[in-house]
Amino acid sequence: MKLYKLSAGIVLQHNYASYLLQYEWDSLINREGLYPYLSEIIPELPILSEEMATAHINESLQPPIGRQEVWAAGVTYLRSRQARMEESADSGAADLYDKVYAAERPELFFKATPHRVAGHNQQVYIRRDSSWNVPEPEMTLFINSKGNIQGYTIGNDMSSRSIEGENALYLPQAKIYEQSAAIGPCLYVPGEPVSADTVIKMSISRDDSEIYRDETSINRMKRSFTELAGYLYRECDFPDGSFLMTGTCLVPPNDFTLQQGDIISIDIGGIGTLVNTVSFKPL
Ligand code: DO4
Ligand code: MG
Repeated sequence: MKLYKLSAGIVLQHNYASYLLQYEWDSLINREGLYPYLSEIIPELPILSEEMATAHINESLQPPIGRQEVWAAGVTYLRSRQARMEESADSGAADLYDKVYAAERPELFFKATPHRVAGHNQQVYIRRDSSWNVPEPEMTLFINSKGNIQGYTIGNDMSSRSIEGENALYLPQAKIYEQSAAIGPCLYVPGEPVSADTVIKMSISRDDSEIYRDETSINRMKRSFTELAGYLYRECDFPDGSFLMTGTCLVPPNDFTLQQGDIISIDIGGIGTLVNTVSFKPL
C-alpha cells in the first residue's frame, strides 16, 4: 500500500481504492508492524473517490517525512565506484572508492535534516559554487526506531561531482545544502520486502527534450538493505525512525551537468515517479 502525506491528513491507497487517514505522520510510520496495522484499520477508514484522492494529492502533497534524519549509503553499485574513481583521479582519492566498494563496512553519510528535503514536484537545488552537478536516483528505505525496514520511497541524492572530485574530504559540501535531497511521492509499505528485480529509471529533460535516460535494477547492488540498515543503527538511535538512501545505480556521462530548469524524473517499479525541477537557491 502507499501512504501520501498531505498538509492535513494522509491518503492511503491500496488495491486501487483510496482512503483518508487522520493520524500523526511520525507516530504512524514508526509503528512496529505497519503493514498489518494498516490492513487491519482499512475497513474502518472513509473511502475517497478517485477524483477526490487525486485532487487532495495534487493540491497538498508533502514529502513523506516528518522528524526523521536522512542518511545515505555510497559506492554500493559498480557504476558509482567507476564514476567516482574517474572524478577523483586528479585528487589522488580514487583508491578510496575502490577500497570502500570492497570493504566489509559500507560508506554511510549524513544527508539531510527534514527542512532540506524536497518532495514530488518541488525544486531541488544545485550549488552556485559547483561546476558539475548530477542527480542520484536511489531506492530509499524507511527504517523504524527498532531498526526494521517498514517502507520504501524514491530518493534523489543531489551531488556536486566537482566538489567531491576536488577533495574527498569535501563530501559533506558536495552532498549537504538546501534542497539537496528529494524523496517521494509516497511511502510504499508492502507486505513483503521489495523484489530484487525492481527497476530504477531516470530521465532528464531540458527545454522539452529528453537529454538523458537510463535504467537498471537493484539486484546489481553489492550490499543488502538489511546490511546497510544494520550498520546505520549500530551506535545511533533514531526515535522517529530514519530514511536511508541506498546508493546510486545510474550516473550520467562525465560531460553531463545539470542546469537550472532541467526536469528530473525518477521511477521505481511499485512505488511511482518522483519529479523535480532544478534551480539555484534564491539569493
Ligand atoms: O562516496 C561518495 C558518495 C557516494 C554516493 O552518494 C553514491 O554512491 O550514491
Ligand atoms: Mg548517492
